[in-house]
Amino acid sequence: MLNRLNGLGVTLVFSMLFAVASATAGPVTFSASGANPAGIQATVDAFRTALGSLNPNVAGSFGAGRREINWDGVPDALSAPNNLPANFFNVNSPRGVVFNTPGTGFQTSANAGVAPVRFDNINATYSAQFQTFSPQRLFTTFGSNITDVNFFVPGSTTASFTSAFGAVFADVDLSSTTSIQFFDTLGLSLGTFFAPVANNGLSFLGVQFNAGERIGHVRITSGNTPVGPTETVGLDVVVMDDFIYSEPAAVPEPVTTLLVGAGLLAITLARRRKATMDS
Ligand SMILES: [Ca+2]
Ligand SMILES: [Ca+2]
Repeated sequence: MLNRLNGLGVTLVFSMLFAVASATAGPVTFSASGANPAGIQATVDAFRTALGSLNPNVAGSFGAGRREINWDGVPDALSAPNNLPANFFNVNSPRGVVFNTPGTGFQTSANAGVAPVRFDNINATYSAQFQTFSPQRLFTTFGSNITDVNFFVPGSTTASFTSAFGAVFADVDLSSTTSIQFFDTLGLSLGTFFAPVANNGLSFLGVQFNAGERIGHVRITSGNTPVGPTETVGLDVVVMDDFIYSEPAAVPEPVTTLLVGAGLLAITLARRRKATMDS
């Protein structure tokens, strides 16, 4: 009986190792650009369908489906010209993401009648350059063109992972510049993917990893400059609209912990067997 238990434990460990080693299939990319929202709608909807049904903005992980952020429900008091708290979408409206940046902060654009729209508060040329996918608010980072998105079990400080992430970009002028880089839960890169260009239009880039890869965080690069300057040739200011991602789930115990656990189990079983033989 005890030998059979030992055998089961070893089989379990090897099965887990094989599962980890074989989870290396290719990512699926959803990419489109257009002069208006209709130009990217079909690709955005295909990405949504691949991820599953939309979950409500509440704490806890549903285990399947997707979350979305369109920025449009952010209150005026936390929109331009005021900054958006980095943890708004894990605390105020729990959707399992917290932002970070080498820059100085984040902002969602203002609604008409409250303050200048589409980041005209930053530069009065911007509303003619940026359009929304979902009206009226857009999103940007300040002081840097890099936005890091970290995943948590919604409403908690428990680190989590997702399997897919996509974003809408406004006014991508330069190719191979605006990108999303994906990292696993150990911080190793899973690849960098570039958004297609659409001067004064909209671009969508979404990537789904469907072989068990765990995305611990993503790094979004928007254009080649922080917001602020008026665009000139070679200077590409890009802002963001909708984020769409698979439901964040808690990160399981690492394999090393499982191996240590299996080792402790084997020692316990051996001691029990010795005790049985000694008695
Ligand atoms: Ca929006
Ligand atoms: Ca631009």
